[in-house]
Amino acid sequence: RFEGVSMAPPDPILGVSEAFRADKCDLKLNLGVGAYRTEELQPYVLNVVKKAENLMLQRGENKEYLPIEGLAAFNKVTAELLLGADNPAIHEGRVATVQGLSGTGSLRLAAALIERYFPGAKVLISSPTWGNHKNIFNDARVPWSEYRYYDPKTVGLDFDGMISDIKGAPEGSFILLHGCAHNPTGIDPTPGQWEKIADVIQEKNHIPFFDVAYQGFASGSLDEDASSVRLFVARGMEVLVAQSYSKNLGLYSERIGAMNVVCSSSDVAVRVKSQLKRIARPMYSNPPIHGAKIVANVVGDPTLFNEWKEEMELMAGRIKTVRQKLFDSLSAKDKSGKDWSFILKQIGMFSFTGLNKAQSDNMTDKWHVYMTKDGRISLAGLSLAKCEYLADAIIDSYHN
Ligand code: PLP
Ligand code: TYF
Repeated sequence: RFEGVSMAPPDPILGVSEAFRADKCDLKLNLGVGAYRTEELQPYVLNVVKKAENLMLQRGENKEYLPIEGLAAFNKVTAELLLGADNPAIHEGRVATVQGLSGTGSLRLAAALIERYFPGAKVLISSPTWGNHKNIFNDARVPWSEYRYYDPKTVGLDFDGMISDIKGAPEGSFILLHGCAHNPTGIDPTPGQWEKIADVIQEKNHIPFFDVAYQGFASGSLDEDASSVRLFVARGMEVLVAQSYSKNLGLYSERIGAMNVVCSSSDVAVRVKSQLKRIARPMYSNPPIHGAKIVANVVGDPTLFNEWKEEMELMAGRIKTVRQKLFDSLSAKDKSGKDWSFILKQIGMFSFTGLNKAQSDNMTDKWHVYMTKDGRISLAGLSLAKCEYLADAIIDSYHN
């Protein structure tokens, strides 16, 4: 009966890790997946996470089912972390928050809500974007198209193209925006550009849909990284926001995140939340408790919260240091006169190198540097010790 099932293609990001594991060369470097590593290139569990887990053990907490919408204490702190605890939308009860299966699962919930309540509405996603966005909307049967975002000529934002494509979309479209640290380009709009993006979205009655996977990782400040979202909420717009704690708390495999819908009234928020629960129930019934408790403990406790911010600054700081070292190495070694400063301008975990598919293949085949074929490298997986080697690989690949 299963004879007719065809082979699925490997995932463009997770497939890279599989290929990396199979490589026997000592020089190999995995810059594919966006996961933080220490200078020794080892995975890192935050101290605040260990402290929160110890607290949970000491308290002898149980493993009873959570409600469909998740842990109440988590839902409260996650909305506050995103919007600011003093945000009027929270005090007016206009935010419908449900715990989701990290960023991906939260996006998927919202996609199902769009499919059900906005039939035919289109989602506009940036070109390029995180590869899984297309899969998520395809599987939820939500039509999508792309808006211009990255300009290879300037290695920067194609702001005019972006604005004109958002303007050109059918009224009432959903505009998917990366809250900060755009994946894969590392290029974010400036505060002034965000204002103009909000202007056209408002003019066209579109609905902004934020994907916030790196709060605290772009600027090092949780508040600053949420300023794009807060700007739209302050204008009184209805906004969707998916959140993830995979990167900023290093909780990748705990699958902890949230879907927030900022509504026009508390009455609407109650109804929207009821529908999100209805979507979640037959999909996975209720979300896992462990990560939710960790987040609630860390964000809800002033001491742990401050320690978290310090650890996040440490992680973001290490990435900035390797970014600088990579730039220095490339500038010193490359005799072609190429301007490498785009590496310093990009923010977050990634650098979008501009290497094309053939050049990215050369990086892997000849140099054992594993990366996605769109030319993205994860600086979170790079150490200072490996910068010179990586610079050699990039220069060789560029000029071949
Ligand atoms: N959105 C973006 C832009 C991402 O880069 C990621 C992770 O890399 C996610 C969402 C979701 O990740 P997770 O499902 O682990 O929260
Ligand atoms: O590196 C990235 O862009 C992500 C990483 O369930 C990732 O794709 C891996 C697994 C997953 C979600 C995100």
